[in-house]
Amino acid sequence: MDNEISTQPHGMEDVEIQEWLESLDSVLESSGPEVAAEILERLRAHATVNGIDLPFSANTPYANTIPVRLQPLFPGDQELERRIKSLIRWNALAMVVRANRVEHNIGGHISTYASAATLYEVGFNHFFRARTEEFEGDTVYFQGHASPGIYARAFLEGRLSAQKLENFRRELKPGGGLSSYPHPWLMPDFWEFPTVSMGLSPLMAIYQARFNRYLEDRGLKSATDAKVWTFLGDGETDEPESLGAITLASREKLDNLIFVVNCNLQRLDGPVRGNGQIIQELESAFRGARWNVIKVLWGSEWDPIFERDTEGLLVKRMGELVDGEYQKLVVSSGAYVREHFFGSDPRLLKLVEPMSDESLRRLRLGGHDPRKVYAAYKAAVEHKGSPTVILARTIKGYGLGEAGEGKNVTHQQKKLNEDELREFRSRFGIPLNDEDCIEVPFYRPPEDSVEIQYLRARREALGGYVPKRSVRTKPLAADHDELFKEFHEGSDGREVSTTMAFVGMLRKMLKDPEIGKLVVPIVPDEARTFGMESLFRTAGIYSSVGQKYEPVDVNTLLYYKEAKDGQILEEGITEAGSMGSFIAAGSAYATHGINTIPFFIYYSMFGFQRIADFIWAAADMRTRGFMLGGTAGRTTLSGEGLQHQDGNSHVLALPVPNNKAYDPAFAYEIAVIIQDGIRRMYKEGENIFYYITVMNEPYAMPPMPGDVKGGILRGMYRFRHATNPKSKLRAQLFGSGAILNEVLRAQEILETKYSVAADVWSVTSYKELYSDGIETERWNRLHPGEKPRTPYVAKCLSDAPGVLVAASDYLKTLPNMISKWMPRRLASLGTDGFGRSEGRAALRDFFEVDSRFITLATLHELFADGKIERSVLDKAIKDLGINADKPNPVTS
Ligand SMILES: Cc1ncc(C[n+]2csc(CCOP(=O)(O)OP(=O)(O)O)c2C)c(N)n1
Ligand SMILES: [Mg+2]
Repeated sequence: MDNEISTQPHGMEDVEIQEWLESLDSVLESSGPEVAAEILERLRAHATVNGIDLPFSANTPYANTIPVRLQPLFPGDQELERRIKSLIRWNALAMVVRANRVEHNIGGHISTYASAATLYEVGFNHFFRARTEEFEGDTVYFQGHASPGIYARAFLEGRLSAQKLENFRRELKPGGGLSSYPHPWLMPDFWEFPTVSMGLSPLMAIYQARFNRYLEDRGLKSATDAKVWTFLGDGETDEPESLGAITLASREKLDNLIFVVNCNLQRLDGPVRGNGQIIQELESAFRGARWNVIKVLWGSEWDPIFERDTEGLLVKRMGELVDGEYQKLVVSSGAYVREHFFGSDPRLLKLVEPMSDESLRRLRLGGHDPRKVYAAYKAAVEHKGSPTVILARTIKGYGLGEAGEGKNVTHQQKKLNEDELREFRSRFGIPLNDEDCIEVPFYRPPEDSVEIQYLRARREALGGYVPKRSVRTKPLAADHDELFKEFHEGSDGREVSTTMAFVGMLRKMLKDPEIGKLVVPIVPDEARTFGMESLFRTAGIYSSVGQKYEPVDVNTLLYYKEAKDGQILEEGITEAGSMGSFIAAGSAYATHGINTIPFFIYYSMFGFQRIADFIWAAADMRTRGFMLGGTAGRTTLSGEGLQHQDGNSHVLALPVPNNKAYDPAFAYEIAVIIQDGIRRMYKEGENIFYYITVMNEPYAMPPMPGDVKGGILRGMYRFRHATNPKSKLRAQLFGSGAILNEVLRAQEILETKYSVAADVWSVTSYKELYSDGIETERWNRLHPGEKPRTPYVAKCLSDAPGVLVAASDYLKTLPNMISKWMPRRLASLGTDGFGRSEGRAALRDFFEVDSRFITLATLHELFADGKIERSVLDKAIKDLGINADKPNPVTS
């Protein structure tokens, strides 16, 4: 990174430079910084016009952004706050050390919080406002690895018991414990945002801040100055998601968003940029993205040295060092600092001549100085028009001394020996004697101590405690029967796809008096793909600035309408960002007390496969809503080929415990699933969310065949009985999604050509069937004395005769995983393998899931059971036009 500051350019006389600098100083003094900035801007323009090639740099010098003269007074009791912080440091360390004494290798992190303590404490004492009756509160994304510090504070606040702290990372112990990292699933009254998978929280926070604006612009909540604070590590910024959405934040002028990057220059293995400067790199990225960047690099002890340095030598020197050198320097002795840092220039040495080695050693970094941090936070909350990032320099493992301060191994440090513990105790003034301290007890001063009183008073002034998660929404009232009824009727022979059917439902939901305003449609640039463009006009696309242009298609019925109160979140091509919006909207019931219902519709292949970790975080966060995987199915999406055709997502949805995954075939199935989903999530308050695949193959939607709602929701129901149940040759065929039609065709072929009478089942969710099966097995295992329960699959098939054949547009593993609860052997057809650019018929032939292969599989099962002759099979292969030597789709 460049630090465009040099005091000796091209032989220019010092005195000449001095004159320029002095003139600037005098303008600054007489007319203020705005005028000075304008002059510099004019000079730059003038230079460009005159052919001076000024190199571009998004960097400012390696110095604090806020000069001393603009630094506000620190409003707190600094000494008291230091003592409180020291106690938190101690308890955070104690949690980790104790946990590892009890159970070797239980893990935990000391160094992250040790470096970030001041960054958090200034926030807790002066900035983070809690949610109250009158105010929505700030939201804070805590860096996952700093959790011991956040717990330790809650302990001092009296919110967590010593017993809980004792069981840090041992959550299953009697009385409960504390989860390693922020997990709302595990601690739903405490943590709001799961942050520990690096890179997710910066992106989620950006979309959270934008969603807050969306709620305001749409009149769903009143406008406030609440902030979204996000704490992240400097190493974490290497994750592409961390910086991937920062231009959205500036484009949307999200001045309700503040990033605090803890720049300790280290990650897990070593320095983040040993050979460079991570702070300068981040500054240029954020400034380039038009964020307000505040660097907090040097503590107050440096101020007088800067003041003495009239030639800018110090800033120049600071810009010269790479992070690897800094890492060493900040934990070295004063003599070393004098020799290796100031010693590069006799004039620099002179600047620190009056200072002792000890005072050189005590020169603090900005991120450890509450006054500097306070100044930065204050500037950030007061800043208007763009998001702010604070780049705060700290030392990883601050205060650990020999036990790991600034060392490359510090991230993993969780054990301190007796000397190291005593040293830490003394350094932070913890009132424990030599003997007691090696036991690393938790320490909380008495309730009436000044520390506890102060801490409580500060939190009271800020509205209460953070973090705290609470659910305050009222459940929805209506059952929405009327809304969904029309979709039970079928399409009267008209060919529609399940996507079209869903969009019809969405359109209707948007008009519903109760849920209409709560629906949040989210699309990553695929609305036209899914036939949703009619909603552009009717619901409008959300834009915080309305529409500043006349759209090119304004004369058409379905023009691209952007509006400040637009309802659709058209995110552009970012599934990750869309998921950020989904999470914000789907957790607004807790964050804002608003029951927004997100419908995130996207290309199914680019969901679970691409952004699975965000989905996992959504699940942890108890997000509610509907994800709709569009153009789904390996053979149903024709033409698009290997990267697009999705035969995976229903398998990838399996691990997410609270996700309900459905592969419906018909409009009424979708209607039943969505209606029940709204009931479960928004009326009953269940912490589940839905994944529903919808396809683009048009076919006539049948009416609902009787009351099959229960079966649809549980995962399967008999869609059609065999016409001749008395037949000698019997079969049960299972199909899902668009492949159900292939199964229905196979039923006909089997009946007319081979006298096989088959029932056809619609399997709406293999995942539901599987979950029910394993739960039933578990119950039976744990209750051997009671009447065994029967898995739903087994119940369905108890009186279903004949061979069993399943066909799915997804991997064969889906049907296979429920086969053990079936009464007999199951033959599974599925789409394992890479897709092809082809039409549906060719694809279904290639993957062997069309009606002919289903017919063949059924006949083969009958043959294996000795019910038909080999010759029938041989003839069928010929008659059905099946090439027995075709390539294997799984491996070709
Ligand atoms: C996605 C992801 N990859 C890897 C990790 C493992 N991990 C935990 S902490 C860490 C280093 C963190 O460095 P930094 O972001 O600089 O935070 P610091 O502790 O230095 O504040 C890593 C790699 C993780 N938590 N998430
Ligand atoms: Mg770091």
